[in-house]
Amino acid sequence: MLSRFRGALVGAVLGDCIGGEFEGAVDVPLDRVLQHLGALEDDTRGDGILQYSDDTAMMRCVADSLLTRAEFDELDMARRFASEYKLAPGRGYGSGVIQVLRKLASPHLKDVFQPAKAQFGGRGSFGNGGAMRAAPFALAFRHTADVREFSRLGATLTHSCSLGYNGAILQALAVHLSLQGALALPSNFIDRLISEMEQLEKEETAQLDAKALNLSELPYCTRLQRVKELMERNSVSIEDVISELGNGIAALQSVPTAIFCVLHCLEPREGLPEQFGGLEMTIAYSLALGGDTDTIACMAGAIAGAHYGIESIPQSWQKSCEGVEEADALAKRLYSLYTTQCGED
Ligand code: R7I
Ligand code: MG
Ligand code: MG
Repeated sequence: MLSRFRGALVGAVLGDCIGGEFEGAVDVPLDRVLQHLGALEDDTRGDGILQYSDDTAMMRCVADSLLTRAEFDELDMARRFASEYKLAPGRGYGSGVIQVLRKLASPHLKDVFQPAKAQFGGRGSFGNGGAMRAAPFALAFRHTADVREFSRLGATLTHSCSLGYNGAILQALAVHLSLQGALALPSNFIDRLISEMEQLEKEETAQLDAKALNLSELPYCTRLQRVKELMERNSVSIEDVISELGNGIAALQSVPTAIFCVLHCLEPREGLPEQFGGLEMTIAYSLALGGDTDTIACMAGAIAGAHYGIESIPQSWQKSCEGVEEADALAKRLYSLYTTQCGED
C-alpha cells in the first residue's frame, strides 16, 4: 500500500513535469513523445531539469494542508494556495483562477469560497484546476464518503461550477479505487465510477449547470460510458479519443480522458516500446493526445501510480523531474495519516 501511495503522488508530478513539453500542442506524433522520453535517460542533463507547473504546486498545497491540520480546513488550504501563487506566479496557472488566488490572499476576506463563486459570470469555473490537484484527498481519507466530500470542498475553493468540482471528485475517486487495487477488474472500476457520478449528477445544481452549458443531462456519466465503449473496441485511434472524450482544459474534457489513458494502457499497445511498464505507457499515451498534456498526464499518472506503485517508475524519470522527492515524502506522511484511520468502507 505504501508503494501505491508513493506511486500516486510521484506519478502525478512526473505527468505534470514530463507533459509540460507538449501542453497546448494540437498534433503530437508518437515519435516526438518517445524522443522526449528517451532524453530522460541522458545523465548529463542534470537533476530536476523538467520543472513542475501549477498542477503540482497546488497539489502540494493540498497535501501540506491535509497533513498539517490532519483534517480538511478550508481557510488553511485557501491561504496555502494564495501564498504559493504569490511566491511563484509563473507556474502556468489558468488565466481565470489567478483572480481567485489574488482575492484569497486578502486578510479581510470573510468567506473563502466567495471568490470562486464570482468567476465566469457567477457560475464558477469548469476548468480542470480542481481535478489536477485532487489526488491527495484519496491518500488522506480512507472512506469513500470523506474522499467525495472533501475533494468537492477542496475544489470549490477555486472551482464552484459543478462541472469543475465534479471532475475533481471523479479524479479523487479514481485514485481512491486504484489504491485499493480496483484496476485489476477494469470493467468494474469504470462501472463504479459511473454509478458514483450518477448520484452526483442527479443533484439539482449539476442538472442546472448541464442545461445552462448545453450538455447532456449527466455529462460525466455520458463521457464515462464512452470510455467504456472505447475499451470494448478492437482498435482506437488518437483521433477517436480526442473526438469522443476531448483533451482540453475543461474538467469534462480531461478527467474521463485521463481515466481512459490508464485503462487503455493496462495492456501493451502498438507503437509503445515493449520495455515500457504500465505507468510509462500511460504517460507516453497521455502526451500523444496533445492538448492539456501536463494535466491529463498528471491525473493519469496519479491513477496509474496508485495501481503500479513506486517501483514501476524509472529512476531516470524521477531524477529528471523537479519536486519528486518532496512528493514522495508527502506520500509517506499521508500514508501514516491514512493508517491511523480505522475501519473498512
Ligand atoms: O482550471 P484552472 O485552474 O486551469 C487549469 C489549467 C491546467 O491545464 C493547468 O495545467 C493550467 O495550464 O491551467 O483555471 P481556470 O482559469 O479556472 O480555468 C481554465 C480555463 O478554462 C479558463 O481560463 C477559461 O478559458 C476556461 N473556463 C471557462 N470558459 C468559459 N466559461 C473555465 N470555466 C469557464 C467558463 O465558465
Ligand atoms: Mg499546469
Ligand atoms: Mg495543464
